[in-house]
Amino acid sequence: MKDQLNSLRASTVALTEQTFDLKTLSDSRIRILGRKGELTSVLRGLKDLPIEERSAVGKLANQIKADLESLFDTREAYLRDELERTQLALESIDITMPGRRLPLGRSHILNRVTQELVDVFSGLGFQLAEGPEVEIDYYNFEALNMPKNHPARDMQDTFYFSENVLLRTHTSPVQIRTMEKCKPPVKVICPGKVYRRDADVTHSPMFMQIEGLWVDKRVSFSDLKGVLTAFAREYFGDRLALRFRPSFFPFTEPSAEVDIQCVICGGSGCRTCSFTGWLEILGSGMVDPTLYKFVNYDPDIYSGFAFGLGIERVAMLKYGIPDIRLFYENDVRFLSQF
Ligand code: 2NM
Repeated sequence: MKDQLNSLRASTVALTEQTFDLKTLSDSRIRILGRKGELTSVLRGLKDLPIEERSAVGKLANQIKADLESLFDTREAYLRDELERTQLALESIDITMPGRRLPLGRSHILNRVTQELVDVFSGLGFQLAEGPEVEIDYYNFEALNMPKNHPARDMQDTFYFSENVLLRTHTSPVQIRTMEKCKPPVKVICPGKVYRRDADVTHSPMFMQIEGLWVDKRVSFSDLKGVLTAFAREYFGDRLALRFRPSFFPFTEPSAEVDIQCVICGGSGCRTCSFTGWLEILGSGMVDPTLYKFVNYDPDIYSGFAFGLGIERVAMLKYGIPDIRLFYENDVRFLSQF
């Protein structure tokens, strides 16, 4: 029986050393030390031993039982430790690795150009004014001296929701609304989206405009020339030449188209300026006194000028972009260049 006990200890030592997972170890512990286990079945023989041997063998049995328990405990602790170590190794991160670079967003090039233009006009004393893109006929046409029979009101040119409600075709209605609300002096710059039924390489059904208005006592055509020259030289370049050509708009009289010296060729002639040396960048004029009666200004006291320019056109000139549709296709390869 002593031999049986000693060999049970020897086999358990071998067994635990070759066990590498906790489940198998726990099964073996039950098989050997459990109530119906191998040790119990050896100890069952104790009662058949001569009485004088029982005490010594019993003591050995207790010793061996304690040894076996300690063998299992030690192995279990070792395996738990090992498990934790491998798990930690799996979960650990190398904090010296370079981080993953996330693609950064940016503001749309048209919004950036808009902001640059607003900044220049802010520097010239203009305040920002904004208004709705869905307008009523009165602000978009009627109060701008474009009565019912005006050609620009045609369904061909304007998006209508109903007879009276439409998508604004310019930002001028914001200026009418501003004058309606505020007594002169009024000096505002109005950027925003506008809509016209038109689509080719230089026209998009949705596009962006920025319009300015300055009304006060004694605002003259010289002020118009001074402000627009200061703007063009600040934005497109020092010492740039400008040209004011007579033109016509329903809401200004007199009106002038403003050209700048070509920013691509400097005026010697190239494809961009159609070999004229000049680029048309904005329309302008003295606010037609007819408009003042819509906003309750006295035309004998007040005068002013207004101007408007297309933001896409400015961006296309500045960056040499050949097709207006590129701005609205949301191709990140295009947009992320700027
Ligand atoms: C242009 C050209 C000339 C203009 C006029 C007004 C208003 F509302 F004050 F009368 N706002 N913008 C104007 C004048 C716009 O764009 C080419």
